[in-house]
Amino acid sequence: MSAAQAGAQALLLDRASAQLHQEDPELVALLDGDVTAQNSTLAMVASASVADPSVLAAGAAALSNVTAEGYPGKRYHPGAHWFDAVERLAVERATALFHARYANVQPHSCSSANVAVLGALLPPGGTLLALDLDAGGHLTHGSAASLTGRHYRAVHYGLTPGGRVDLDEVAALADHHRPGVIIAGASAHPRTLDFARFRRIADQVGAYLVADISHIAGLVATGEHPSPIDLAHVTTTSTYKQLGGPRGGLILMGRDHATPGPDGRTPLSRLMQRAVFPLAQGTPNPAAIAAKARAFQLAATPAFKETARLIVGNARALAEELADLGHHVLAGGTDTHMVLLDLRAHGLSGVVAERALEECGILANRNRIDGDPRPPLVASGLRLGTNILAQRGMGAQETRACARLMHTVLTATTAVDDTTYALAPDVRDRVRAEVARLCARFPLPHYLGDDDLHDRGVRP
Ligand code: DSN
Repeated sequence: MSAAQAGAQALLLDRASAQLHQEDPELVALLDGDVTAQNSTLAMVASASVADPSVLAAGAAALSNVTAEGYPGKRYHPGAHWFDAVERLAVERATALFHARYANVQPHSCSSANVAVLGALLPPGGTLLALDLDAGGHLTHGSAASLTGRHYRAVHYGLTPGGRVDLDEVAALADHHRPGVIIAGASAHPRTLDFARFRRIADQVGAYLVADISHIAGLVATGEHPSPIDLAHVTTTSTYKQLGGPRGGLILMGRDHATPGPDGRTPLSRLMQRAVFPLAQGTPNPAAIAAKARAFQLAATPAFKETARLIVGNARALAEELADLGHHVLAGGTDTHMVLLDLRAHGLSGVVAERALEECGILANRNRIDGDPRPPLVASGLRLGTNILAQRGMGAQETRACARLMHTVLTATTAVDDTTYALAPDVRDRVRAEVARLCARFPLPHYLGDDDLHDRGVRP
């Protein structure tokens, strides 16, 4: 692409922003409010990372106007010349980043990717074996509330008393139920997943192993967590949770890309192509694929690797500090970005803790814990993640300070019942002020902080 064309996109975005600002102040005020909120809150939502502004710019490309079903060189619509090149670039960068042999960058989310992969590997009514939702699994791993729980016969494994994935139970259930697919992956599990053992179990019963690395994709890409790419038959991930990418999904395969599918002859790579389009999706989102390409480029840099290292170190510091302050840290700690708390000893529900923390500028989400007596919207646990703290450049010392701020809020919160609470205004104001100071010291990377905005005449 020539420099002039690259400039055309930048000019278009500049003009578009000015036009939006002028013609739709109502919407702009909402969007500006959100930028300010992101700048000034400590986001510790484990399933979130911050996309570099250049990723957001790629996602806003005019490429979005291209409607083109199919794959590069084999589209069902005209006008996809540049889109083909963008999709090829995204695939090339994804395979390089994960040392994979195959990548499909079209899934709109990891949920879509999981539905597509299961559709390709399991017949309707087939059996899948996955981590139970309440033990930290995901809806699309066969939960009764999901399409995957309705269309397949889902069997679920759980955790050991120490909060680890119970691999002996996985082996016993696999032996008994003979699933067509075993899923290794979690939405709320802080410990290393033993993909090698999962694969041995899958091979013993003739199952396909699917690894869902949505939460740990950044750690896998940088070697901070063992990679499943050559151990699982298929790996799925979202691109926004830890890769700093746009909302979207990704399917990867390593050495099993040419392994036959359930029919005994079609290679898995061909099956996955068909599984996404036309089995599970129609037209891809070209601008989102451009944003994925940019995010994969950034994820391959030394700076991203350094951030991944910080993420893990910060999570350990967070777990240690919270445990020292008397909190019940589940699984005895963490190996990843995630820390799970059982709040029952403090007499707080998950939603009360979440709301009290949010009132003070700290974001962490309620989470059901193994054997939780409360319903999902209330829950008894809290899930924390250090992705964004590390992206802001915070280290262990600042993360320990965040843990102490959380402790201050949680111990000053009195539950009236499971969903309402009282929090002393002086505590709230003190914590808010400290959160604001920390956020100002560690602004979102490459975003304009409140001081910059102020200097440019924008008053957040
Ligand atoms: N899967 C949900 C989570 O883990 O929070 C949303 O991405």
